[in-house]
Amino acid sequence: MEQKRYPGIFTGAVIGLLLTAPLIAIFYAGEMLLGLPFLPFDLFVWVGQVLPGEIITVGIDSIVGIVTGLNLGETSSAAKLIEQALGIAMVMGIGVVSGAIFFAVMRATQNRHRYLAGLIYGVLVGVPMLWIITGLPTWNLNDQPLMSMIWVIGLFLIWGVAHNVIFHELSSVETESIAGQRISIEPIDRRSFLVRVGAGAATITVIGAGLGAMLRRETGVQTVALPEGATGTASASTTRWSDNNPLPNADVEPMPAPGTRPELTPVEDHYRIDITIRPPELDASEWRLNVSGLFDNPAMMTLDELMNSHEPIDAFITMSCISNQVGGDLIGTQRWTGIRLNELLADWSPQSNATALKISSADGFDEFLDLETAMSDDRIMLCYAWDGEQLPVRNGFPLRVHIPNHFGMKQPKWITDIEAVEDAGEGYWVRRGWSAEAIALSTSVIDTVADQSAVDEDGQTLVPIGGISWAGDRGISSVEVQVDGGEWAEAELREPLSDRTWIIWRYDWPFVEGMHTFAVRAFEGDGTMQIVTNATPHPDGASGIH
Ligand SMILES: Nc1nc2c(c(=O)[nH]1)N[C@H]1C(S)=C(S)[C@@H](COP(=O)(O)O)O[C@H]1N2
Ligand SMILES: [Mo]
Repeated sequence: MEQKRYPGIFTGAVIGLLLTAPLIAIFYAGEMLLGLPFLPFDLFVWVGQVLPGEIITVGIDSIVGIVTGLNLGETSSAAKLIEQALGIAMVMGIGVVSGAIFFAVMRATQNRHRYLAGLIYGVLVGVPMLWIITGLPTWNLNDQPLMSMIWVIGLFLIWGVAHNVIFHELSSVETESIAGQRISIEPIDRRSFLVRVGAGAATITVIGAGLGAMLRRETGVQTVALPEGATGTASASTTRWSDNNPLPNADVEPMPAPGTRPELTPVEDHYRIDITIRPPELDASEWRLNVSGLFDNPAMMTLDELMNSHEPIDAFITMSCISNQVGGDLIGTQRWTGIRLNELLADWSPQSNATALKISSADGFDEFLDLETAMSDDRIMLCYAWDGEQLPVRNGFPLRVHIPNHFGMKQPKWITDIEAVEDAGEGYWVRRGWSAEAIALSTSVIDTVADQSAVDEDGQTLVPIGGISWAGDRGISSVEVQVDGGEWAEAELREPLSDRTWIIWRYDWPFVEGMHTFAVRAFEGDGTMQIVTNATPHPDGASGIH
């Protein structure tokens, strides 16, 4: 009498784990060497886009909370790392669960196939993954779609067959011996076989990840020639505006307290918040701005045409994410250069029944802008440069929009389409439960209590305290500092870089030895005090005293 013994669910989960790790490593090598899709990040982005807004909000809050709570450094980079880890964990989780299911089914059906069941398994898991990858907005940017599809399905077929072969190897034949005792005839020694599978998986994982990391292909974006006058330098070189020009308020007193953040954020230090893990890399020569909908003159503009269509304007602008906590680092100031949107609108000529512009992006993001505002507010710009250089990929290359007085979520990056529509809809984050208006709330932050830079004045030691206040385009009329819950004292204000940037304030505090608590609040241009009650970022932006 012959009977087969099959490995069970737990073994299936372990094998799933052992085979999915190298799968991810090979995906990674494929992305780094050949620019093929990296499933874990695509899966994460897809999950982020289909999950309901409330869940995403809890997710964002927890990530920002973890990053700030554990002091993991700059919020937006740390958050992206956590998102990457989550993407990898998701694929591992799918591997473990489906491995367990595969083994359970194989066992229940006493399946004896060596390859066929594995091929079917590979298709069953691989096809949904391919469906997810090819359904993402960024799939359009893939310049080797066929190769990518073959790659994804091929890897899953191999992965599926590997499960099958291992299941087969781990199944043993039991025969009943004459003495009535069961003797199992194992084709191989299970333990050493599993060890070999583990070692093989680890080897492939390390080699795949190592190759990917070492041979990372050049992903540099092409350099675009900016129109003359846009860079602020005599030659249209790629050097930064701020490398060649002092800030307009450079010599104006008061000077920032030592330790205050730079008034103009270095471009590479600017925060980055968006819905993908890897920012879309648009090819500037193939990129077009597609202007459609209710226009008399719809257009399809190249980047060159757009940049040279009108006189460039530039402005110092502070932008903040609505997810920024009071005192958080999701806020920055740049020198933005671009074309006035209302001059372009005049060329395109909106029809009388249009009331809004729908602005869409390569990553699937979109927002609406009231048409009347777009026509009347000549500060609104389609921006192609920060600090005199083409936009960094992460910050929206080749084109983004600036809309004064609003949080970042109203201002798409990587713009591809502008459509005039009859009725405004809800933009990406509004559909997910965030503020429809997303007006920038006023905020104040203490950057430094510079006790190392204290000065003596008339026998009194003064400790410079400093930081920023910002109220969108509404200006700051005064800033006050409070020590240990006492009287609010007026701080000195630096001249801001523009009516839309943060203002740097400074308060020279008469030093008293001991432990102290400092607080700051600002008043907007019209005298309105900033909101001092605590509110979480969701849904209208954070408020409260720093
Ligand atoms: N296409 C696109 N544009 C976008 C986003 C996005 O996810 N996709 N995020 C918005 C949000 S929420 C913010 S805060 C700003 C951030 O711009 P930055 O990454 O350059 O700082 O971009 C906005 N524009
Ligand atoms: Mo944001």
